[in-house]
Amino acid sequence: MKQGITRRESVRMALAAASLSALPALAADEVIVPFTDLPANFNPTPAPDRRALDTRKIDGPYTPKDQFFTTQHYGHPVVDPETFSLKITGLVDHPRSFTLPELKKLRTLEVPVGFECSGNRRPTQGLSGNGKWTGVPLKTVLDLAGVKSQAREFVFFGADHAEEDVDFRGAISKVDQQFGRSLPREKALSPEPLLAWALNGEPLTRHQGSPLRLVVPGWYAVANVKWLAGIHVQEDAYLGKFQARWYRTLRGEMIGGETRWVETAITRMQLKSFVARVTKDANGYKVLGVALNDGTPLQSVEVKVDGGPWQPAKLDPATSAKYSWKLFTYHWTGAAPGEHTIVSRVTDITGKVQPTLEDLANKKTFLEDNSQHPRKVMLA
Ligand SMILES: Nc1nc2c(c(=O)[nH]1)N[C@H]1C(S)=C(S)[C@@H](COP(=O)(O)O)O[C@H]1N2
Ligand SMILES: [Mo]
Repeated sequence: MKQGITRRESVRMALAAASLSALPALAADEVIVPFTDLPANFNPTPAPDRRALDTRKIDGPYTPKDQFFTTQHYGHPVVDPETFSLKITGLVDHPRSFTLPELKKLRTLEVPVGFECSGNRRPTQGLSGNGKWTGVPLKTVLDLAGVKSQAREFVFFGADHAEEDVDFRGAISKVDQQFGRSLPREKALSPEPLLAWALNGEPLTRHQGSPLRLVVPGWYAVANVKWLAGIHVQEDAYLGKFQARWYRTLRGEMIGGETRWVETAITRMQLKSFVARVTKDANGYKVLGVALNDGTPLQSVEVKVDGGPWQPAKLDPATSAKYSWKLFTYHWTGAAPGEHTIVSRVTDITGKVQPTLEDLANKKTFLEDNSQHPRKVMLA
């Protein structure tokens, strides 16, 4: 394998490695300027079985596995990779199982994909991360099973489950429920969703869904079912709790001159950017931030200080892959001592602009908060 690498390729790889580490890492004389919008004792870890990324510590394109955020509804099940198998049932010609070695023998891809929890928001935006995921395209596996023509809905079940109270008009049924999410046929059979067994070149940890998880590039993280145990193919819509009820957004929309209340599912990531940290070195101040979206190419990221004009930020070429999160930097010159507000906004090539909080006033639920996020710093 190594022998096959030409000199030109190895130079290119060395350059790529240099650019991977050069841009966001702290230089020797660079110090972090604390945010004054966070309490001094702010704890970015929300709960014992959760972990948020401390976005002030982002120091490269890929989030290390021990910093990658983790959140889930039913704790972290332990699945033995030795006895693991992925079951495919329902509307397929050949219902069957795949062991991990069988999956690894199929087509293997390594793809940079960044994602955030749909509940990611202020104050730190820590439920976000960027990984290089290794796996087999979902379509490759579904093609082997032979999807029937009437199949409309592909349901992905995790190994995690819990007893839930299911309420029907006030009558409660207790049921043991698996975590489940579905994709429509067009998405499930598109080339992009991946059945992934590795993050940044290492096997998934238990937190990340070992041994196998779904990764749907460009979608909110809830689609990325961890501890994937089975795929059930059906004709009817899947209406499980985390599909039909917990992951919904309610918005007022102007339709035919009146406000209609529209409930939508959590699918593609909304266009977002945020300032992750501000640092100071001999040349002045530097702002580092993150942009995330559904993979639509970006037009620009801009930064505004106090009431000043929007100024262009520079996108990091090491994060240019379609579904990678995008890191950006802005050199802040002429900063006066005192407290300042700094905010970013991203625009995609279709002309869509990241909204302000006021623009989202008609959104009545807290998921999908992609509003511009002003941060405060005090300069000495
Ligand atoms: N099996 C399973 N997969 C799951 C969940 C879960 O509760 N169970 N939670 C989802 C949600 S809401 C999020 S935000 C992501 C978090 O992925 P991470 O822990 O790798 O960051 O996992 C998703 N996949
Ligand atoms: Mo989530």
